[in-house]
Order: sequence, then C-alpha cells, then structure tokens
Amino acid sequence: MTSLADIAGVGADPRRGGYSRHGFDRVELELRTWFTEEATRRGLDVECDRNGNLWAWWGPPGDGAVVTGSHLDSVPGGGAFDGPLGVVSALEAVDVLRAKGFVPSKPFAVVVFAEEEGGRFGVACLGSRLLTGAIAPEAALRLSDSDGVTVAEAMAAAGLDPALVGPDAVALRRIGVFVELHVEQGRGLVDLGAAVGVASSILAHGRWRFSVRGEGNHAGATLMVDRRDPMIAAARVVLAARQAATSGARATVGKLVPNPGGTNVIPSSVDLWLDARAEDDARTRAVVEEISAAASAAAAEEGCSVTVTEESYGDTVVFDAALRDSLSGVLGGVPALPTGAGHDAGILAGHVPTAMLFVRNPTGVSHAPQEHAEPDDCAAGVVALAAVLEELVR
Ligand code: HGY
Ligand code: MN
Ligand code: MN
Ligand code: MN
Repeated sequence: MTSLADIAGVGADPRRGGYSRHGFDRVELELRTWFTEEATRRGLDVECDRNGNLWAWWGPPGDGAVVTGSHLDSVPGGGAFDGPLGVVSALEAVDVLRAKGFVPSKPFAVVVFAEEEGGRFGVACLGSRLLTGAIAPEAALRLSDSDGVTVAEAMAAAGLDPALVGPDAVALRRIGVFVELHVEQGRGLVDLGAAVGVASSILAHGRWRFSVRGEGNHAGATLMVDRRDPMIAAARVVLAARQAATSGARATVGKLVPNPGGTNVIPSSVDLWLDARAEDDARTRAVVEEISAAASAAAAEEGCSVTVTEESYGDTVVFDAALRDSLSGVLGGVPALPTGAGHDAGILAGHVPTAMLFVRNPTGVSHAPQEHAEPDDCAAGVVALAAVLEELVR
C-alpha cells in the first residue's frame, strides 16, 4: 500500500517545494522515478509519451480508457499536497480496487502530467497543453528558464526527443474519461463541512509579462530628478493590479526581477509577471487591459517604456454537468464547487469527458507550506476516487 505518508514523502520533499525549476529537471525527474517504481510495484506498465507525461497502464493500453492522475511538480515554496495528493491517491485507489478483486474491463491508466505549475518555463500545464495542441510545439520548445535553458534542451537532457513534441492524437484518443483528484485550494469544503467535493468550474486565468525599460545608473550619483527608474513604474503596476481586481477578479504579481539587481544600482529594466483571473474571459481581459493602461501611463511618467506579453491563457472551464452530477451521486451527493486554481483537468476538459474531485484543505492555503489535508480526509478521497473509477469502468 502506498501509505498516505508518501504524500509527505513525495510532496513534502524539501527539495520539491524549495526547488524552483522542476519541469524535466533533477527533482521532477526523481519524483517521476519514485512514481515509476510505485506503479511498477503494482504491476502497472509505465510509459512516457512524446511530451514527457507518464502513463501507468493497468492492463494493455487502449482507446477509451478510464484515466486518473495529476502532477508532481511544485511552485517554488509550494505545499506537499498540490499535485502529489492526486497521484498518490490514484495509486492507492488501484490498491483498493485490486484488494477487492476488481479487474478493469476497459483500459485504465494513472497519468502524471509534466510541468503543470509552469514553475520552470512559465507556461502552466505544459505537458497537457502539448498533448492537446493547446500550445504549438515550436512555441513550447523555445521557452526557457531563468538560466536560459530551453524546453528543448531540458527535454533532451531528460532523455526525450524534442523533435517528437506536439499534439498526441493517440494519447488523446486513449482517454475515454479523465478524473483528477486534487487538494482543494481554498476553504469551500471546510465551510461546507464536507471531506470531498466535485469541481464545477475553473476561473479564466492567464499570465502576462510586463517588461519595463528605463536607464540603469548609480544609486548615489544620480539625482532623483535625473532618473528613469523602471522600478518606480513597476511598483505602480503592482498597485494597479490590486486596484483592478474587483468584483471577484484576482490579480497577483508574484514574481518581479530587476536587471541587473544590484542594491546600489538603479535597474535598467524590470520584468514582472501578472497572474490575472476572473469568472469569464471578458472580465479577465478587462482587468488586464486596465492594468496595462496603468503600466503605460506609469512608464511614460517615469521616462520609461513597457511591453506586455501574454505568456499563457485559458478561458473559463465549466466541467460537464452530467458527469459531475453522476460522480457526485456515486459519492452520495457530495457538493460541487468552483475553483480559482488551474489544473491539467482544465486543459483536458476541452477535449475529453473530465471531472475533478477535491479533498478538504483545513487551512484553505495553497502554493505555500501551510497547504494541508488531514489523513482521514485523504483516505476519504481515496475511497471516493476508487468508487468513482469503479463506476466509470463499469
Ligand atoms: O496556478 C494554478 O492555478 C495551478 O495551481 N497551477
Ligand atoms: Mn498549483
Ligand atoms: Mn495542482
Ligand atoms: Mn562603485
């Protein structure tokens, strides 16, 4: 049995949360080795698809499979459960089903998607986006990390052939239905007093890079009136994000990089990344436009320039209501709730029948070490996932 402590083992690995590269890099590859060993130990046959996603098959691969899984990578400083809970629970659900003598009557797989957080290359759900064609191979391959290492180089170093990257019709045809179990990133289930819930929708959300250019100079020798300081304009963008995010919208600047980044140096440029989300496309776009207008005004007043580049975007996802409600029914009528967090399930939902199960997070916190799920709730999640998978295979 994969003990739920493995979540702590895999998810809470200090290298994982404290590591900011992940995608096809050392720590993610070690986590994938762990998964391969755990899946193989269960008699599952593990293969890696052309885009770096891992598939552990219970029986022969085939079209119309029941597929479950999630991701193992993390955001920098992330918690132990975002991703690993879905992977460990999938392996444990296989244990539960096997223990009751269940043998899948249709193809069945556990999947681990690559680079879900986009922590290394900046595009979330890179593995599932490549699989579905949501990102063009050439656009993905030239993405680079903070050291200038491209996706193509990272994949090659991980033993993958970058020339094969791209939409994978075979892998997609094999997915008959996909169910992702995930720790809830919020307090919805806490407030509802429920251990498990099903997902109703995902906010529209995306990432935009603001590059502010000014004039690098000496911190001491340059009079304030003589400055063209991009940090001032960048600071005004951060405040504009807060002001624009009204009526349910969310806007975050979690990453800001001055160049060159010396304490006694007025930066020549500052790059910052905006994460904006709202209940629909129009609202999200309106928030970004308002922030971009504020950025242009701030740059002009500071004698700087600013360029805004959309790096990834996904419209609102509404999960199939019939599937959602049928799974809720299998579980005795667990509540359906929306999420502000993106998931590989959100990418697949546009292509195959897709659902999500959420497990209660008593802190409601995510993308931080305080993210949590109690062992009893994790166990309830495994039981729920096993029941749902058994129903879907029927
Ligand atoms: O950023 C997100 O919403 C997800 O956790 N990748
Ligand atoms: Mn996440
Ligand atoms: Mn996640
Ligand atoms: Mn000096």
